[in-house]
Amino acid sequence: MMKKYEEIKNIPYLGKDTKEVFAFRYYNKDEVIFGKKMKDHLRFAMSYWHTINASGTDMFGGDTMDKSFQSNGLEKFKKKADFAFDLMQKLGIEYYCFHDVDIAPEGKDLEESTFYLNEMVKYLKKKQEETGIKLLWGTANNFGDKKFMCGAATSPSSDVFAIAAGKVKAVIDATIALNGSGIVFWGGREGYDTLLNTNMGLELDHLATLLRLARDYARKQGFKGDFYIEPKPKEPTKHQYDFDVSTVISFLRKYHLEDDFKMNIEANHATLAGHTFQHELRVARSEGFFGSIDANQGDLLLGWDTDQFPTNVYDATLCMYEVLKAGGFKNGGLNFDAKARRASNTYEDILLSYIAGMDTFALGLRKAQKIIEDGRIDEFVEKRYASYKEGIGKRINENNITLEELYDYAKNIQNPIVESGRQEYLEMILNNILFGD
Ligand code: XLS
Ligand code: CA
Ligand code: CA
Repeated sequence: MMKKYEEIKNIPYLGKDTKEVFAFRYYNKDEVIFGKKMKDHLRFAMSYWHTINASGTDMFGGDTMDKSFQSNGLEKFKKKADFAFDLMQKLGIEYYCFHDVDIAPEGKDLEESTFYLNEMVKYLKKKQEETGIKLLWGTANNFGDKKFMCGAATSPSSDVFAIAAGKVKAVIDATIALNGSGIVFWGGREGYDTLLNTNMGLELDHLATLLRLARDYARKQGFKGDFYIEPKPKEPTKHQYDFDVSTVISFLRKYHLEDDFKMNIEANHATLAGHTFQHELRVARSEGFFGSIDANQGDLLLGWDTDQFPTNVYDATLCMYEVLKAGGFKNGGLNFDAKARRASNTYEDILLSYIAGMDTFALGLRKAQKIIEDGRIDEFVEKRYASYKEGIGKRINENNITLEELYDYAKNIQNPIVESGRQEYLEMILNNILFGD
């Protein structure tokens, strides 16, 4: 018989051979890998919106899971917080992430909503002190309410821009009060459905203005953490301005925001953009914008954002390889922006889906360590570019050559040596490392 949610006090690490249902097979939080504890490599976080609020509603039907907490108003949100912290303690998760509307009720206007938000911040602060659990990042939900139907910072209405900015200020204050290490901007409705009604240049200027105002205000209040942009190519709008990591980086550079903003990369958003998760991480890493991760996965047969718990070990391994190569997380972490499927509708399923996600990334970390220690893949890449180590290649590398010199050098080369890319060999090595024991 499967144990009941209430009976489970904590999830132990029992190793890969255990048949115990509520146990970690790979996540051994204090085990040291490359000089650092697993928990500090992974910095797992709970997403408040999916875990505490979402109840299984979809386009075709209502709730399948009871998250009513049998109360209303502030009382209900306090009960939600109690549940959230108890759940994180059971799982040994040390961080959480929220939108303003996830943690507090909404009032009739910004002032009343901010009052409720501040009340809940006091409550959460106490819970943090009692448990040692920390805030990874906070964000403003500037997409759900009907006033944001045509965007928030990119709305054609300046009043909506002002309300969005006011909500961002309240979230910055809340994040600082809770000692959070990041502030996320996901441009939910910042995009367009048709260019027939859209002044794109003006909207992009306004988006940058809100980010600049947020940065300046937060820094003035002493915020030392990171600001993250979370790219997503589409959904809910047909085109989102923060399409992918490359697009966002050129946007940040155009508006001189590149020193303060990094990326929060979500796996499911990467695949919606037609990229692999690893591609988005690689772009961020090589351009110096690696920040935080929303760990989940999409269904490649569906064209929308399914936010499933990540169980694909291949992707998790290549993700952790990029994280290790980037030098690990500083202020960021792995936030499970994921929900159990609609038909996985019990509280036990909440635990099981987190266990599956945490174990997948723990396994990914272990395998990424092996890839690096094994060295064959890194060595192959290193050797592949060896022609740039000396002679003409070195001069190209150092940007110390003219086009005329290159012409003279190249004019009599008939059969330049280009070595095989050996893709299948490298994929075989990866399989060998993943499944070889
Ligand atoms: C939605 C996004 C959102 C952000 C935070 O697709 O993933 O949940 O992570 O606003
Ligand atoms: Ca996300
Ligand atoms: Ca998503």
